[in-house]
Amino acid sequence: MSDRVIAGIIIVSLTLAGFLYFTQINPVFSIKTPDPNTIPVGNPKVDKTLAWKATIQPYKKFRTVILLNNTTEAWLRENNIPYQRKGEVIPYVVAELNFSQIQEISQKPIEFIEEDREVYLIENSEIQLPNIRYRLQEAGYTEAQRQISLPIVHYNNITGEGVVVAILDTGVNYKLPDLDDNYLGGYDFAYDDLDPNDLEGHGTTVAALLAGEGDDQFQGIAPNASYYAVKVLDDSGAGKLSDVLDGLDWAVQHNVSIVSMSYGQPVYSPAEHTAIQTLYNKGVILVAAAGNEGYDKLIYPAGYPEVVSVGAVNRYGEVASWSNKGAFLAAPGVEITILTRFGTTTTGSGTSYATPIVSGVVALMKQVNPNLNSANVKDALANSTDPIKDPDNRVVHGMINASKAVVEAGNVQLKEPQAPGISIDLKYALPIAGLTLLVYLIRRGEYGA
Ligand SMILES: [Ca+2]
Ligand SMILES: [Ca+2]
Ligand SMILES: [Ca+2]
Repeated sequence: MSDRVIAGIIIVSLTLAGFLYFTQINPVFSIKTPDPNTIPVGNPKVDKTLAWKATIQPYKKFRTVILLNNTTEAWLRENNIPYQRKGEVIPYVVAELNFSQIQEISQKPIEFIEEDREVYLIENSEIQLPNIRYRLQEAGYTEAQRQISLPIVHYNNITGEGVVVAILDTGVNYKLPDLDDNYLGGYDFAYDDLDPNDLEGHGTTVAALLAGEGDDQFQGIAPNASYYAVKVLDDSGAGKLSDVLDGLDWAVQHNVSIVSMSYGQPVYSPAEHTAIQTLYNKGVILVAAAGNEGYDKLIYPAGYPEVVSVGAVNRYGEVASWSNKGAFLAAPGVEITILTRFGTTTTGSGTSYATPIVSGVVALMKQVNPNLNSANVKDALANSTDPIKDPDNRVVHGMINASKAVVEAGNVQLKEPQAPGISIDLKYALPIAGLTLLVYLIRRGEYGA
C-alpha cells in the first residue's frame, strides 16, 4: 500500500470519527423540521400552543397538566418521569416534560395534555371621585342592590343563611369587620400556605359584594351566607391553571354550594372543563365573569356551558360595550359601590363585580330551596330576569332580579313592606234579612325594611 493511500484512509477515518463524535454530542442534527401533520402538533390530545412551543424549543421542559387515566400514571412511573399527582376529586398530574416526552405521551391513551397556563383576574376599573361623597347604602342598600330588587328579599328574612360559597380569587381580607363573621377559612394555592389573605384587593371586593355582613361599611347580597376564601391568584392577580384545579378540588371537598369565579383566560382547557363538569354534576353552582375585553366570545371558565356566565349592565340597564359576548345573564357592574381591602368604599366597574352579585342571589335561592341543583338554578335564573338594553346581543337572558329569582327558585311568596297609611280590608259580609252587612277592618300600615 502506498503512503498516499494510507494517508487518505487515515484522513477519511478521522473525518468519520469526528463526524460521529460531533453528531453524538450535538444531537441538533437528529431534529427534523417539524411537520405540522405529525405529533405533537396536530395531535388532538395535545394542546396546540403547547405543541408549537415544544416544537420550537425541543430541549425546554414545560410544566404540563395531564388529565389522569389509569395508563398515564403507569407510563410516567415506567419512564421515570417525576410527576406530582394532584386532586382528590378531579385527579390530574403536573409534570415537567420536553418535546420528545410530550411526543411520546401523546401516543399513549391519555385524555389530554396542556401547559400549566396562566390565568388572570379580570381587570376592573376603579373610578376615584375624591370630592364626591357617595350616597352609600341609602337606607342600607346600594343603587345596584335596589336595581335588582334586593331589599324586599332581605325584608322576608332571605339573606343566604345556611348557604356555603367558595370565592376563588386573590384571597380575602377576612379580618375586615364586614367579612370576619361569615368567614369559614380557606387555603392559599398561589403561595401554598394556610393563609388566604388578600394583598391585591380584588378578592376582598368580590367577597364583600357577595357576603358583606353590613356591620361596618358594606352589606352584600347574601349577608348571612358563609364563605371560604380560596386563593388561586397571587398578589399580582395572576395564577396557574393547576392552582385553579386545586381550588376547585378543595371547594368540592368542602361541600360548598356555590363557586364564584372572577378570573379567566381565553383558551379552552380540557382539564378545567373536566373539573367544572365534575362540580356541576355534584350540584355545585358555578358562576363566572364574562370578561371585560369586548370580545365576541366569552373567556374561560365563563365559556363552559355548565357555568352561569355574567355580563355587566349600567344603572340604566344598558349592557357595557366591554362586556364579552355570550353571557348567560347580566348584573349591575358599571360604577357600582364596592368595598376595598382597606375597609373603605369606592366605585368600580367590571364583570368581576357583577359576578358576586349573581353568586349572592344564587345563595338566596339556595336558602329558600336547598335541593336546587345546578341545572335547576340555571333554569330559575333564565326564567326570572328583567329586560335590558342590549343592541349588540351580548347577553342571553337579561338582568338578574333577586326577588323574582327567589320566587322562581322556592315557590315562596314575598311579603311587601307596607307603606304608612290607612288600609281597609273587607272582613265579613253577613246576609241579614235580605240585606248584606259589610264589616271592614280599618288599620294603619307599618313601615317595612
Ligand atoms: Ca363582622
Ligand atoms: Ca400552588
Ligand atoms: Ca398566604
